[in-house]
Amino acid sequence: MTGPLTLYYAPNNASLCVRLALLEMGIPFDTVLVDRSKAGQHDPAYLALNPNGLIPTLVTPHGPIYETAAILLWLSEQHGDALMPSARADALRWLFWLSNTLHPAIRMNFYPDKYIDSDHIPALVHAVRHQLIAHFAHLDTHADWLESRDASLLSVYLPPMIRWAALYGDGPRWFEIDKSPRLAAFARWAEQTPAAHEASLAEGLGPTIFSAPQHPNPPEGSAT
Ligand SMILES: N[C@@H](CCC(=O)N[C@@H](CS)C(=O)NCC(=O)O)C(=O)O
Repeated sequence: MTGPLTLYYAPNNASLCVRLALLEMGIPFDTVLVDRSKAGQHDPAYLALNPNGLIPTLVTPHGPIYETAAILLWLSEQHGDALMPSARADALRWLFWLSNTLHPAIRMNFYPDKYIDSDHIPALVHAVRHQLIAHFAHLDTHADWLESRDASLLSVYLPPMIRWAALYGDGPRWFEIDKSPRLAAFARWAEQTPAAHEASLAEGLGPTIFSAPQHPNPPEGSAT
């Protein structure tokens, strides 16, 4: 691959997963802020890159790519499978699970109004949090890759979702990472990587960005 990569991002959005991947692989990239305070993800110019109106999009010499998992997989493939664990089939199975099961549930907790009318939001949020707790327990029990301390597609995708689960949703605190010891150890490792430090500085994420996150205070843009 030749030519520049440009990450369309907003702080603390799913673009964080892609930023972590680029930093882990040491790939140079430019960033363009999508201004969420002005619903920049729905601007015609952005929709021309990503007709779903979702963040992230990575503009590449091969054209724009969107969908977080697709971007991560493409980037890794372009760089000699740099982020692909040696147990490839297992890694793909988990990558798709993160993308089609965990990530949508995180979205439903954060954006229930995009899924259901206002009268039914409390019921949806209640159900989806129950589901998320089960998903995190499932990871803690079955995801043996949580023991790995090598950067991978999975290690850049999961930790931001742990962060969002801890940060988002009003009312009583519902997600307690310490109930999932392997997940907690993994989050503590992931937030100590140089890539996580650099991403935290770029997006104003603060310390302990995955294991005990604080709301972002970004140098530019807004998370929502
Ligand atoms: N399936 C998409 C989901 C991305 C996503 O949910 N992005 C959020 C930010 S974290 C977004 O763009 N939200 C704006 C909106 O829904 O209008 C992916 O994997 O890239």
